[in-house]
Amino acid sequence: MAVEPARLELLSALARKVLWLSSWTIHHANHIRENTDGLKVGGHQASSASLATIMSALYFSVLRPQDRVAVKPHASPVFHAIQYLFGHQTKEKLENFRGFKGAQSYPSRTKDTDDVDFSTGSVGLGVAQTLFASLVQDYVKAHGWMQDRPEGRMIALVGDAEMDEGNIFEALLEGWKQSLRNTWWVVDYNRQSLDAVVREGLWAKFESMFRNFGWDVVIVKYGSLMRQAFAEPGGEALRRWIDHCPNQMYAALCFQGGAAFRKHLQDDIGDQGEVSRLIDRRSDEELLALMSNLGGHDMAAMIEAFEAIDHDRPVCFIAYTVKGVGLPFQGHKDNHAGLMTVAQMEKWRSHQNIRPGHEWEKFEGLSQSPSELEAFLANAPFNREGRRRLTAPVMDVPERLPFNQAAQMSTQQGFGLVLNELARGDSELASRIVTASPDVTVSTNLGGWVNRRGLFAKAENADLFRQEKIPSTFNWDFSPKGQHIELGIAEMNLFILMSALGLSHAINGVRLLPVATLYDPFIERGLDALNYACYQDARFMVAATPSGITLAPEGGAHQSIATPLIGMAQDGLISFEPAFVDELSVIMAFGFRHMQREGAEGGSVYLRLSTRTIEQPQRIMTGELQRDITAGAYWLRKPGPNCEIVIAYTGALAPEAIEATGFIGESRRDIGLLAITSADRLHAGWTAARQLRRDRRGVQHLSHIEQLLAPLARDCAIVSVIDGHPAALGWLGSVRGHRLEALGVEHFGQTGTIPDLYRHHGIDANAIIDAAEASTVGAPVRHRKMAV
Ligand SMILES: Cc1ncc(C[n+]2csc(CCOP(=O)(O)OP(=O)(O)O)c2C)c(N)n1
Ligand SMILES: [Mg+2]
Repeated sequence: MAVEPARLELLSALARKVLWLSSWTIHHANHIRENTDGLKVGGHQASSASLATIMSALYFSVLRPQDRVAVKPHASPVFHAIQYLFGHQTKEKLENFRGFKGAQSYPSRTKDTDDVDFSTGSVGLGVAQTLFASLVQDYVKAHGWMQDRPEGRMIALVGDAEMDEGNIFEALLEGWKQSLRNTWWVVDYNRQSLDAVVREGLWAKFESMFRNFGWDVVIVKYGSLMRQAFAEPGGEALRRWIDHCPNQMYAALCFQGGAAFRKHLQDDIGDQGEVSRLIDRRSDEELLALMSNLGGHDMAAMIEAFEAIDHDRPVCFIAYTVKGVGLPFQGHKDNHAGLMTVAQMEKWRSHQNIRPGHEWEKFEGLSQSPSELEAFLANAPFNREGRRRLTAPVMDVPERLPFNQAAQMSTQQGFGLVLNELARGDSELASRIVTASPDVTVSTNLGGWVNRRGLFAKAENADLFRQEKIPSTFNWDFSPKGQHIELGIAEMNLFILMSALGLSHAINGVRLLPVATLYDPFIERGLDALNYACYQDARFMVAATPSGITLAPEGGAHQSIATPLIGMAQDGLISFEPAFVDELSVIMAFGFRHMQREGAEGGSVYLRLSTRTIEQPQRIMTGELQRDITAGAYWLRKPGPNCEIVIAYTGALAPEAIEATGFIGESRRDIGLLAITSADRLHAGWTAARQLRRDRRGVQHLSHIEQLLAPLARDCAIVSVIDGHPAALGWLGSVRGHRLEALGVEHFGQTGTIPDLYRHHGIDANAIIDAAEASTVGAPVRHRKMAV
């Protein structure tokens, strides 16, 4: 349906303004702001120009408040310019683009203040985020929590080279399995990446691939000027020429201008009478305007394409564009980091009737009256409800979560038991838990939970094995009420799903408490997506199990060494590695609370768990012990006044540490055994306390680890031991200046029994004893553990 001319004119004027403001933002950052050394903007100007029309069409006309958008990273100046016109972004932040506390280089949910739905930056992730956000909306709807809220469309503005990222394809497959709806991906088909021009015919690969996954594909190739020209005599020949022109050539001609186009057209098709006249009727300037009038730069073409969609099937729009359109370096293959010179900007400014000093004025140089434009913006459907960030109440969480205690257990088993107890009850907390696992549901002990709570699917699908009465431990029934999302093996999908589930309170106004399980080594496979989820402040819990070399017979490929350091270093994620299940139950309860705390007070939770069955302590969980466990450590054996040696252990090595303490205790009576449940929390607390003391001189706040180590004499030594990289605990010696020997794993392991591997890597009881002996004076330790 044709767009009314008056509306089209307004929208086109606004799109021109958006291009100007976004370019001016970049120009200002580079040429006007003081002290901009090192701030030179790369990859924004050309890349933004590509999307100015498409994004203006969306934000000023097509989007509804419930729609959510992931904007291609380098189009952030366009996004900020649109929000500026809406009145949601300040001039100061734009002037300070890419500067400290200014508008962010890439749209950021947490750092930008102008209503970013999904952060982007690492290409490919924001795209997949929209797909999973749509699945989460379906989940919320199927559970009856949408109330009257209309369904939103999840929209990604995608760079064509961004489509190289494999995680997009992984997501597509998952979307197909889960009957994806309400998702639009708009590919900015400018046929340029950062370095070069993309391969010929890429659009055809995209088209067949998307169709293959059940998407509709809409190709928006020609703008209205082109369509009008094609209708003229000779127009068909022109269309054929455009269709066959190689990407590189088209880009080069866009850069060179109208005269170059004319020459090429004449050489190729110029002797064909009608088409020659078609070309001759146009000046160089008009010819360039015609040839760069690809669909993505044509307001009417884009609005028509978007408004023609009257269904909820996923749609991929392939919009042809010219990278840097309208700017002096349009189409140049090196334009990714292209910047306009002061002289070029000056020329463009006067061409647009913008007076010097009035560059930031919203409607400067436009022919429409400001009141008309203001009214149009105020009435834009997207803007109807103001800011669109939602909130949801906090779910109550008990101090610790019950489980069925056994004398011997592993933390992985304990994790399953805690969830199983939750599944048996009818708490609101349990109703908001959503689990997901990349094809390791059963092997990470989620089976009990899934048996009780069922798998999620939009349509019922009963477990055929059960119907046929074939004995099976697991009940694999799917229903819209199910609370477990079964994923394929792709760990990237797991973490992007966590990112989407973990933002449901802000996106859908419905709080979910997502819990993911996977094998610990495969954290690294999904790490960028995990980092992305944390970066945009999604809230979730990851149970990673089995871990370390303790999974011994599983072999070197599955042994994780670096993950304790990832757990410590990853911002937005607190990590724990408990040894005993009573600790885990306290940590999980704490975790569900932490996931619901606002801002920097809260975050996501990573539990590094183990399959090793170990003897469980029979003890009363006091409030004090509970606080110590969540703060990161407690004395399992308290050091006395003459303590010479402390053994500090983490996780599954508890039995080795306890055993070694016993042997050492035969010759050194005063020995401390420090149980570390979270190196991350301890370290973070220590750093924060030092910062506090620096900031507020006179304040004597001591962190948890400082308090724990305070009674030790200076010459007391520490031996730390972890099934992971030794650096995770190696810093403990610096807290109060104690000598420390850090034991851990530094090389890929090999298959073997636990005793084989602990001995091989020097983290068994004897290695701990040896280290303790070497760190202390006094008589040698009399006994060692016998080889088994
Ligand atoms: C994961 C990741 N790798 C590399 C980059 C660096 N990078 C930023 S933009 C870009 C090229 C993007 O090309 P395209 O998606 O076609 O966007 P265009 O600039 O053409 O609009 C690259 C390689 C990145 N941001 N993220
Ligand atoms: Mg591109």
